[in-house]
Amino acid sequence: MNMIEGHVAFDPAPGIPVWDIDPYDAAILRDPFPYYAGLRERGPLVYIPRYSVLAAGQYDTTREIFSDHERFVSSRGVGLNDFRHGTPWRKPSIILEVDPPDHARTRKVMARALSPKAIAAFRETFRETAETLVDQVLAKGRIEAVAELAEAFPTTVFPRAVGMTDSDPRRLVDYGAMVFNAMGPDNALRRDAMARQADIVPWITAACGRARLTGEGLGAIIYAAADAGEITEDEAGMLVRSFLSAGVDTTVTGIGNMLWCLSQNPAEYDRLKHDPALIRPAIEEMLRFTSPVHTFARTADRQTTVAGLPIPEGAKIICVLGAANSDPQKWGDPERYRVDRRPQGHMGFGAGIHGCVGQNIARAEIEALLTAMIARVDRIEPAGAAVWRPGNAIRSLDRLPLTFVAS
Ligand code: OVM
Repeated sequence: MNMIEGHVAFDPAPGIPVWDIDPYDAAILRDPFPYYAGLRERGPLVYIPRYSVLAAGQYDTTREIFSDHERFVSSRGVGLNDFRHGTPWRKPSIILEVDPPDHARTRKVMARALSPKAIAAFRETFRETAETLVDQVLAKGRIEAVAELAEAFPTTVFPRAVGMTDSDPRRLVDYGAMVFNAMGPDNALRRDAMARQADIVPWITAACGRARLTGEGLGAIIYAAADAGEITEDEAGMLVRSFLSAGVDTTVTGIGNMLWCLSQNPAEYDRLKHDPALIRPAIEEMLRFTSPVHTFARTADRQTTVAGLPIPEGAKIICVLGAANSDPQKWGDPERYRVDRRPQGHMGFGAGIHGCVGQNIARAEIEALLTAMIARVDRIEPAGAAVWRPGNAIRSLDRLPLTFVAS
């Protein structure tokens, strides 16, 4: 078997366009929109020889693949490695990297912990933390918003929401970088993120144990499910690991991208100030417009077709959510950030049975921050160039210098 990036290499069927591009090239990851357009233009599926994968970027096709967990499985990994043909870098997630029927049991426990009712308990602390942070930022005037807001907010509120007794913001952020960069090829981004594995993984594993969690919060809800016999004690630890894997880098990215959207579109920020009911739609539009998770893969577990094009068993298909979210066939003027768009059906949280289980808490964090901002901040202005940070699965800012002007 000819292996490439941990999966079996295959030749594209006749009729599938071949595109000799590296979607994980740092320059493309920093400015992905020409690549997104190139994918969509070439057709519903494109074969990329460098990694022997198919790529989907048109909205309908991306949605079809993401919604069909029977043909396009997650249990073989949602990155380029096929777990059937090699040992993954960590034990597979029991919610992300699993198919039905096993998926339903763990998903149910996570959905309970992250339900609107459970999340409502955090509203006050989210609000207080947001107000304190925004006041600090206003006192400084000029800030580097990735470190001082985007990282500062989730790394303050999320470990507390989980009930961690001992937090380490740097390790939490860097663990997220490992998890998401591991979904890409064996490139410098993946290797650099993995370089701290020996330091970070044992810390994360220990942090997931019952003994390291308080009797309140998301972790306690998960361990209560173990006490009730719904899941085992080991599974509870694994689900807490999923919080720490998926709950930090994603929201850090969402907040950074949100501040970027509003600083680049001052008229849109102004509209939020005058109509707080636009906060929720503004968050959805940020998710569509910046696609914080830009690419996740699925594996075809049987020979099939999509849009009439043949897909062999074992094929890895990268689903380019960022391309689907900017598809002009689906969205009018997709290259514009508009808080009044209400982008129903965006793929920012994925789709189907694996659609983001943490989306309520993610929205609640961003909403708390924006609510505190519109009450205190008149304008957010760029104070230097925004710099994007290439990532194999996540599109986030590396630096975002901003000036905050008080109301
Ligand atoms: C997990 C996990 C990790 C990364 C992302 C994710 C977006 C889940 O470990 O369960 O969902």
